[in-house]
Amino acid sequence: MDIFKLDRDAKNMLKEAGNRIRTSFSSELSIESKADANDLVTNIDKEIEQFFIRQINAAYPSHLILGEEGFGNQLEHLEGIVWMLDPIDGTMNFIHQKRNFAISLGIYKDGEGILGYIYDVVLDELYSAHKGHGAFLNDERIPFLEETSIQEAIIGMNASWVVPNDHIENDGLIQLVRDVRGIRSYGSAALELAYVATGRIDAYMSMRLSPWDVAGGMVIASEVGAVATNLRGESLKMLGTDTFFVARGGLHQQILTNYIKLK
Ligand code: 2AM
Ligand code: CA
Repeated sequence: MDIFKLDRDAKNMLKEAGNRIRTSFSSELSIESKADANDLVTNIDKEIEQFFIRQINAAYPSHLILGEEGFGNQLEHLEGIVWMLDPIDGTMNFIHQKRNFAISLGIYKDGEGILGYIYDVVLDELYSAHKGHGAFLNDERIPFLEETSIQEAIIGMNASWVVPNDHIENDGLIQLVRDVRGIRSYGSAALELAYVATGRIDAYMSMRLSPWDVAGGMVIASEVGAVATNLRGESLKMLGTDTFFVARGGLHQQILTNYIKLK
């Protein structure tokens, strides 16, 4: 398999999908909710996933597709080449803000990430990585991340985890909020991973993410030395939902040890 061609083809698909999303801004959205009232999907999420599936099936008929909207394959294993796609990560932002969302795509071989992409469609910023070849923001190489201290760190985290909740002991997170320099919440796991990779924030956590939210970003983050696991410090299940935690080296272990206690 020519991975450089695969990379070029994936980037072309992302750019074309981005054009389609930008064009959609002038037409009216059809919005539905999924698992709960705030879990949203639009006709554009579905159309973009279907666009990728048509392109992938035509160019790479033996590859499998794990897509958030369910038009791809129902996977029970990760053998072979699997494209993990979230056509719009940050759908609530897409609907309410028309910004702060991204296309998230990871290409995995036998369960290991080989290519990763996060495309900020509105800013035309493509974060990409080829395992072992570094990470890029458009054509600029993203520098390796230096270590930082808790006191100087900015953490990406949703406020809902700091109030009492079913997933995590919130007193640890209250202390974390007190100890760090700042907290940010962007509402797109893929973009928050891109921001960790580029050093705009120093860590990001979530209590519940799916493989397509993080598959691309994990390849990018790992190329610049960030560490991504679940909140128990274990490698992530890439089939099914899991907790998620990514941070610069050093900070990752400090936060897990001193602030995180899952229920
Ligand atoms: P989405 O926009 O593709 O649904 C919001 O904080 C982040 O968490 C987004 O990346 C969002 O992805 C993701 N997310 C929201 N609800 C989720 C759920 N029920 N399961 C998994 N991921 C979710
Ligand atoms: Ca989505």
